[in-house]
Formats: sequence, structure tokens, C-alpha cells
Amino acid sequence: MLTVHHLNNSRSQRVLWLLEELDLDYDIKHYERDPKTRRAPPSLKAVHPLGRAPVITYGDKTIAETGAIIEYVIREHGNGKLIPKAGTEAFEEYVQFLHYAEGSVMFPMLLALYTGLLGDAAAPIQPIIAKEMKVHFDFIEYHLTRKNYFAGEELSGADIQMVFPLESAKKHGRLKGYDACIDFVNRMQARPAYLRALKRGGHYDYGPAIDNG
Ligand SMILES: N[C@@H](CCC(=O)N[C@@H](CS)C(=O)NCC(=O)O)C(=O)O
Repeated sequence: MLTVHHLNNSRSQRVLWLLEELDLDYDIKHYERDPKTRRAPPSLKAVHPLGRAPVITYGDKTIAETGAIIEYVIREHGNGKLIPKAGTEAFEEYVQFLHYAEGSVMFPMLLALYTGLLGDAAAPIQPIIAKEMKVHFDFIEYHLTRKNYFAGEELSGADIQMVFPLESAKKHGRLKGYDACIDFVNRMQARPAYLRALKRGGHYDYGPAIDNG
């Protein structure tokens, strides 16, 4: 059985959604953030040295990094679903957005988060970070005004990977004027598999409120 090591309010929500879209059986091991520091508990380090979520374990395999997990699950357990045909333009978009989410978009967003802790001391760098974020959201908005999905004409792992930066941006009020980005988040969050994942994962600050009782 595949186990998702799931940290509350985190990127690992994407992996639950992926598994629900593929209709796969899986277990969840829940980890709670420290309420003050927001860091993962040390027990996650016992699963993987990075001590971050998501991590999945399956037999003797332990895999960290959302993009790597999405690739692995789709390749080994996906039955050809959620991945465009190799050799197509959609496939190249799929690979691009799988890397882009964590490799590019998240970078200025994390900078904003961390430098925000410095208050006025970080003021000189804020316009640079804002400019960098605008480059990314402009690019994503341009893509989503022309296409409903990130890779091709139907849902793929790229959409699952891209939802977190956009959910996080929406939550922090960074998507004002980016209507196609907001529409994408709303469409993804309305999918039955997304909502099932939310129910199994527990409260998620970046998603719609659901009754978990
Ligand atoms: N690029 C990594 C980022 C992993 C990551 O930073 N996860 C956060 C949750 S959103 C985490 O575990 N934070 C807890 C901590 O840093 O202690 C991925 O996509 O898996």
C-alpha cells in the first residue's frame, strides 16, 4: 500500500488529490505543524532526511519532492492517465510546468514570506520580489487565458503540481486582476477528486472550507 506522509496545510494535499484522481488505494500518515514555528515535527525526519512534506513510501521506496512523487505515481501507478502522449507539445508543457511550479514560481513567493518576517529592514528588496512575482503571474495568466489546463486539453499532473503556488498566491491576495488564475484554482477545487482529498487530508487553509466531521 502506498503511504502519503501528510503535513497539515501543506503541499502534500496535492499528492492526496493526485491519488484520488487516479482512484488509487492509499494510507495517510498525518503530521501536525508546530503551531508557533509552523515547522514540521521531527518525526518527519525519521521518514526522510529533509523532514519536509510530501513524502511517500511504497514497499522499500521513499520518495520526496512533489514533482518527483507526481512523476513516479503517474509513471508506475497511473495506467496512462494524467500524462499527455510523449512526443506531443502537451507533453513538453507537462514536463515544463512540473518543474516550473517549485523551481520558479515558488521562489519569489518564499522570498516574500521570509523577508516579510524582517519588516522594514526588508523594504528595499520588496519591489524586486514583487516585480519577479509579476513576471510569473503574467506568464501563467497568459497561458490560462488561452488554455483550460497547463498541458494539453485535459487534466494532467502539471495542473496538480501548479495548483499549490496559485492557491497560495490567491490566499495571500496576490491574484488580484489575474482572473484566469483565479478561475483555474476554482475549477480545480470544485473537482470531486479534489474535494475527496480534502476530506481525507483534513483542514486546508488554501482550499475551500468543507465539513470534515
Ligand atoms: N519543493 C518541495 C518543498 C517541500 C516543502 O517545503 N514542504 C513544506 C510544506 S508546504 C514543509 O514540509 N514545511 C515544513 C518545514 O519546513 O518544517 C516539494 O514540493 O515537495
